[in-house]
Parts: sequence; structure tokens; C-alpha cells
Amino acid sequence: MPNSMIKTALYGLAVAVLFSCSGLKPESGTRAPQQQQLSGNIRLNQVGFYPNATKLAVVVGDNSGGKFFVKSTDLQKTLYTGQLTEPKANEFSGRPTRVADFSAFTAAGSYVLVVPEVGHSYPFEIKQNVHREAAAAAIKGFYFQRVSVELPERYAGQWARPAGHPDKNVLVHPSAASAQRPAGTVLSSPRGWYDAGDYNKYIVNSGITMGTLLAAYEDFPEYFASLELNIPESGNGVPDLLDESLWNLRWMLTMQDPHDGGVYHKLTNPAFDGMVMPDAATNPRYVVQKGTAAALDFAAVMAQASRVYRTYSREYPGLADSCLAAATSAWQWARKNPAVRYEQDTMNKQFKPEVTTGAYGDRELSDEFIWAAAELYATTKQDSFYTAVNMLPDQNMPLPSWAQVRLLGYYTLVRLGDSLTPVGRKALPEIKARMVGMADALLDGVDARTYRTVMGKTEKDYVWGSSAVAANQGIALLQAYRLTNDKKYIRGAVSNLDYLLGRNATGYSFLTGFGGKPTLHPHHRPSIADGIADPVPGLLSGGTNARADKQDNCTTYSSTFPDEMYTDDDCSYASNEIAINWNAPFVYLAGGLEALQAKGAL
Ligand code: 9MR
Ligand code: 9MR
Ligand code: CA
Repeated sequence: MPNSMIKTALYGLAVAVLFSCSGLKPESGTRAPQQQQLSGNIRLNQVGFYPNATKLAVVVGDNSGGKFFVKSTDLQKTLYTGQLTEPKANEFSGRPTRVADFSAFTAAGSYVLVVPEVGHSYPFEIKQNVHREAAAAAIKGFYFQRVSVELPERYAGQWARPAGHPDKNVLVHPSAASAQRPAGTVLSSPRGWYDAGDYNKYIVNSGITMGTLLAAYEDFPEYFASLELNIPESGNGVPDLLDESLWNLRWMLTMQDPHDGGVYHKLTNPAFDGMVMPDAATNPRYVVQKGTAAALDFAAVMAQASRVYRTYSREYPGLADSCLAAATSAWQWARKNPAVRYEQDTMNKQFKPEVTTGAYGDRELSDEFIWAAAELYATTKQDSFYTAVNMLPDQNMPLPSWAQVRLLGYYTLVRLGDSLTPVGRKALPEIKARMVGMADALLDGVDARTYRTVMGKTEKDYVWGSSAVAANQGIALLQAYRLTNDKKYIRGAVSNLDYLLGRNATGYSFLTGFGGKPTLHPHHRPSIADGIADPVPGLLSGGTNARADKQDNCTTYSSTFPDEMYTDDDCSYASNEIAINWNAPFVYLAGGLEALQAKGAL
């Protein structure tokens, strides 16, 4: 069993022990009996806090306020006493909230927060490296998404399963037919990661996912090199994060048509599979239509991978050169075909079988051009890539998402900094200023919010996959820290990790396997079909989505306030699916914070 799982199992045990102790042993004296009860109304990071970090809990609902206590998990010892703030109405629901600030308490250990009249919180820890297991588990989450391979017990524990989707006989869909590869041609396109709760593989979404994971490695190489994940490649001299990413990179390479450099948009079943295990999902699979977004995201990833894996040329001979060649020909295809959008409905009118799986259709392609140009330029130092696009088309600094990848290019240019040519160095001061300005805008007004997280300042943050909004905001803040060394940006990033692990208006920790109240029922086919009570660990739920009830018609939402529209029910693909492009920024945020605290930045 990998460490992270043992840890998760032990953690579950600790919670169980705490429940039974607190039920059986009422404290003597004057304290209200409610103190003995677990309360979901005390919202905090259920994993824990770094000793020097800001430590906040939000107490929701009516109560008379006053003092709060940090106690030992058996409730016997009081280690810190603080004062709750006056109540304030939540910005969306109007619910009364008070904040408990125990930042001044720094002693390592396991604790609960106790609020008289309300109860006690889930247990949490204060210590160095408090998010190490979560960061490692989130990378291991990708291992659990591996396509075309058995997951043996030795690596997968109780979530062991047979191989699914060999993808050795994939058909060319009529939308993707070419002279050399007419419709029905059989291709081999194995490996990769399942995108999400479904079993399809999408180049666009793999693009931002890989870009984010490789960026995490490039920004914090020593830290990620130190993370052992217990995957089959562990111990081979290559950091596990890069070994895991290679599983998907090798699949991506097969998605390029060697005859013209074009890249298929996705490899998919015509329709979503039922809720079955991977090996039971045996419907035919197709590669579907080449597209500009796919070619550019592919080019960006391959250019970046060429840079990153060159260090490991001994372990992976030829890989860096293959990646760069693939990147260049995809880029050339995109330059010749700059506006081939993926429009699934239009395509379905023209070609059969109809394809109804995830579309990842993107209308705006200038950001994909920017990202690909930036990566190709950063890797080759050839000015022609840089000058082929308008790097600063407008003042916008859009938060990264699968459809919007401009900032991935900026992050790379800034990271490579001094090693760039004069052409690329020229705009760096402007790009840096914008990145810091963006981070300042994210921090603006946070302390006046009821949950005091960067995430959720406006309803717009609560989109499908909002957990990735929180994580990507965290990345933007860490980028600003790297530019300025100003700790306020780290504090902002921590506030969003706290959000993801419990300090939010739903009271859930959105990372499976972590916290006293984690997501238990994600829309994730293996977790639904495997007959095992616990979901596959280390997967990030998409989380709160202001429009979820209208998008998946699930009937178990208990609230429709924008910051509370979440249901831990596997019917809810609009609020409770998991996806690789949500896990990746979690890996960056949790891993990046771990790396920075290890260096004493916190
Ligand atoms: O399982 C599918 C999930 O991965 C997608 O994100 C979601 C939206 O495209 O669709 C899910 O599939 C559902 C389909 O759209 C409608 N019929 C029920 C399917 C399973 O719940
Ligand atoms: O993350 C995607 C989200 O931005 C879209 O609004 C949604 C509906 O198109 O699709 C999400 O992506 C899903 C993809 O289409 C299929 N695999 C599961 C993805 C996560 O739900
Ligand atoms: Ca775009």
C-alpha cells in the first residue's frame, strides 16, 4: 500500500475514534453538551495548516459567538483560546458567519476547533509538510486514470483493476478521413489518461493538463523529484511526476497524423459508456476530426516536454527530439489551418456515427497560438516562433482553463526569463507587471469576504469545474510570489487550498480521501462500478457550480445559492465529476506550497 493510502486509511480511523470518544465521554463542568458533537458548521481546511500560516475557520449559522477553543482531539486539553468575530451575512446566502482566527497558535499536533453551542470541527493537523500526502495523492490520481493497463494491487491497493481500453484498434471517423487514412482505417493509440468520470481521451483537455503538470515540475523541480508515488516506474531515476506524465505524452504522440502533422481532436466512443468498469466498456472507438486547437495545444505540450525530458535523455533516449519534431509539424499544420474549430453539432450533421461525448469546442484560438508560440520559442530560442503571433493582443489576463491557455505561455516566458533572446526579453517587464497586477486584483477585498478566500469573490467563479478556478487562481498567486517574494501572494494561495479542503460554503473537502468530510460519491465510473465503498483517492471534485442543477438535472441539491450548489451524489456530473484538468492545478498548488514552505517561505 502506498504511503498516501495508509495515511488516508489511518486518517479515517482517527476520525472514527474521535466520533466514538466524543459521543461516549461527556465532559464534566459547565461547558455546553454541544461541544461534544461534531459540527459541519465549522468550516476549515480539514487536512491542516502550516505552523506559520494563517489559520482560519468559518462558523456558519446562529450562535451567540464569544470564545472558541483549539483542543486536543480527545477534547480534554485546551491549547488555545480565541474570540470569534461579530457575525456577518454571507454574500450569497445571507447566512450568518463568524471567523475564528487561530493563526497565533503554531504548535505542531492534531487538534479540533471547539465553538460553544455549535460543537467541534473535524480533526486537523498543524505541522510542516502538512499537504505532502495530498499533493502526492493528487499526482497518484493520474495513475488511477491510466488507460490500457492493469492497475495491480501493489500500486493500486483496494482499487486494483484489470486493464481497460487497449485502444490498439481505433477507427478513423469519417470526419477525420484523409487520403492516406480513409474512414475506417485502423490506428493504434493506446495509453493516456481517462479524461474524467468518462472513458474518453481529449487532446485539448490533455493539453492544459500536461502544460500545468510540466509547469509544476519546471517551477519546483527538486520538490517534485522528492515525491515517490509508488507507481510502476518509481525508482527508475526519473521523477515520478514525469514518469506519470509520460503515460499521457506517449498517447498524445499517437494522435498526430504523420502524413501532415495534423492532430485529432479526440479519441472517443460515439456515446458515453454506462456506469461500468473500464474493462467492461468495449464499444468501438474513433479518432475524430483534426482541429486547430488540438494541433496548437499538442504543439505547446510537445515543445515543453522536449525541454523538460531532455534532462532525462539517458533514461528516455530520443524522446526530447521526437517531441520537438512533433511540436514543429503540428505548429506548421496549424499555421496552414488556423481556424478549424471543433463544432460537434455541425459535424454530426455531416458524418456518422454521431458523436455525443465531450465537445471541448473552443471558438477563440488566439490564446492557443500564443501558448504554442511561447513554448516553441522558449524551447528552440528561434525568434520566428515568437514573432509569428501577437503576444500581447490586449490587456486581458484570463485565468487558465481548457479553452483559455494564454497565461500558460506567459508563465513559460517569465520562467525562462534571462535565457530568452532579446526579442522575447523585450516584453518581459510588461508581462511580469501584468501578472503581478492580476494577482493584486485577485487579493483585492479578500479580507472583507465572509470566507476570506480568494476563490468565490464573484458568482462567476462558480462554473462547472470551479475547483480548478480556485486552484488556477492559486497558481497565478504563486507566480506573483515568484516574481516579487511578497508573502501576501502565498497567503492568498493558501486561502484557496483551504477552500478546496473544506473552508467553503458546502463544508466538503473536494479531494477524495482527504479530510473528515470528503467527497465520497464522485461522478467517476470506476468509483461507481468497483463495488468498493471509498472512491478512488486523490481525485478533485469539480465542486460548486452555480448552474449545476440546470445542467445535470440531479435532484439532490439541497441549496441553490451559487456558493452552495454542490451535491455529493454521483448523478451530479456538473458539480461532482472529477477531471484531469482539475487535478493538475491542484497538484501545482499543493505541491508548490509544499515546496515553498520547505524553503522557509511561509
Ligand atoms: O458521464 C458523462 C460525463 O463524463 C460528462 O461530463 C457529462 C456531460 O457531458 O455527461 C455524462 O454522461 C451523461 C450524459 O451526458 C447524459 N446521459 C447520462 C450520462 C451519464 O450520467
Ligand atoms: O470541463 C468541461 C466544462 O467546462 C464544460 O462546461 C462541460 C460541458 O461541456 O464539459 C466539461 O468537460 C467534460 C467533458 O466534456 C467530458 N468529460 C468530462 C468533463 C468534465 O465534466
Ligand atoms: Ca482558446
